[in-house]
Amino acid sequence: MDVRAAIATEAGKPLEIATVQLEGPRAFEVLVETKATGICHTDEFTLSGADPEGLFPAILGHEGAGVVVEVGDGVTSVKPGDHVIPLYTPECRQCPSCLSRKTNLCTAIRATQGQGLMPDGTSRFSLDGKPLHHYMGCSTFANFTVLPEIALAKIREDAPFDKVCYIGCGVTTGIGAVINTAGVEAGAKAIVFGLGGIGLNVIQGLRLAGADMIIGVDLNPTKKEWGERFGLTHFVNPADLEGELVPYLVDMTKKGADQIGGADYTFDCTGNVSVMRDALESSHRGWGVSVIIGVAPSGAEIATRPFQLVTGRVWKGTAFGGARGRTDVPKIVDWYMDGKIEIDPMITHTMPLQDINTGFDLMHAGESIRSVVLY
Ligand code: NAD
Ligand code: 022
Ligand code: ZN
Repeated sequence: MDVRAAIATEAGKPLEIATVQLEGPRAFEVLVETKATGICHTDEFTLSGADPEGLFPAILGHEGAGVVVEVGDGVTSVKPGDHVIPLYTPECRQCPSCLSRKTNLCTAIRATQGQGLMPDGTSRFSLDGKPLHHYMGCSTFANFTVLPEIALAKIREDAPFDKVCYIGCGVTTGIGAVINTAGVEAGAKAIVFGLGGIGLNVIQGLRLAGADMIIGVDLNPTKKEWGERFGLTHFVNPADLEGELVPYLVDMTKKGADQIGGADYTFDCTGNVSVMRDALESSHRGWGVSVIIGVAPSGAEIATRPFQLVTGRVWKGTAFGGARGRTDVPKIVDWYMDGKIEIDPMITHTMPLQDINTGFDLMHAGESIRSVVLY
């Protein structure tokens, strides 16, 4: 069938809007009509050419929501008409990783997904008879897409596509990092580095978990107000400080009998390796947990003194907030519908597919929290 798509033709070029061909679903695959998609950093990372694993030409996009149109042979968990969110981290419930209960990184279709292909090793998208690559198993920058059944979370039908698409990446990553990866408890003190589309969701996750002190760190002064909107209790702009950031943060967290200081939990939402170090070192001696969420440039390395870890700090990382998509995403949609979490104010811009490159420009300029393409 003919579908409308934004094609990443080659590294560093704007997306090209065109009509492309999409084949129907094969066994264990599902055709989905995309209703909305967010624009996220990793789309830009790939489009820019900075991602060494990026493939071209491709249909990017991994933060979508839509409706099932047709299912292939053997599909049992969704049917035409179901509302779904595509999952760049699938959940097969059968591979050793899923069965371990220790990770959300399902390995069932990992190899082909990384090669921009469906699990049978072929692409459903083509242009003039030449295949186009899929992206993160989702390719939501097209008004129809084909996904493996295990990469779809079925969600309630009263949830608005233009908002819950954000649960396909940013919301789940931020909230999941707090709940699944860090395991934050009520009364905790936390520091969030980078108050963008991910950091703001970490903040609302911390509020949900009942954290007492939520310190936000950002170089952009406009982020103070943004953070406070979602539960931030203190804001620090490193550019405004006379001295060093880490001792300043450690001092802020000192209270009563505890004169050691440091946060119980810290989160890097910048992707900057020196921020990652500051995040670890501003966590509490003996028990501080620091979670890396930001994706660093290819080849980057992190550093700290081993003493930091020997004295009990823990460095962790998270993909998709540790969420098991088919199980956890529908619950997060419920939290949104029940008013436990907010999404609407973070979607600062919307646009038709035709104007998708504007969404990338807004992200570059730091003017948007999230842009959403509406089909
Ligand atoms: P964003 O650009 O919206 O926000 C980043 C924020 O960090 C901005 O407010 C910026 O001002 C601030 N910042 C930059 N450098 C800083 C510094 N040195 N000190 C303090 N603040 C600084 O980006 P986002 O959408 O929030 O994404 C953040 C990161 O999370 C990206 O690297 C993205 O790729 C990553 N991410 C990871 C996952 C995962 O599963 N691990 C999922 C989604 C996104
Ligand atoms: C999403 N991300 C950043 C912004 N939006 C993002 C990028 C990468 C990962 C998670 C989120 C990620 C962490 C660990 C992995 N990935 C490897 C998973 C594995 O090997 O099992 C990752 C994922 C998908 C892809 C590449 C890397 C892909 O489909 N190309 C989850
Ligand atoms: Zn993303």
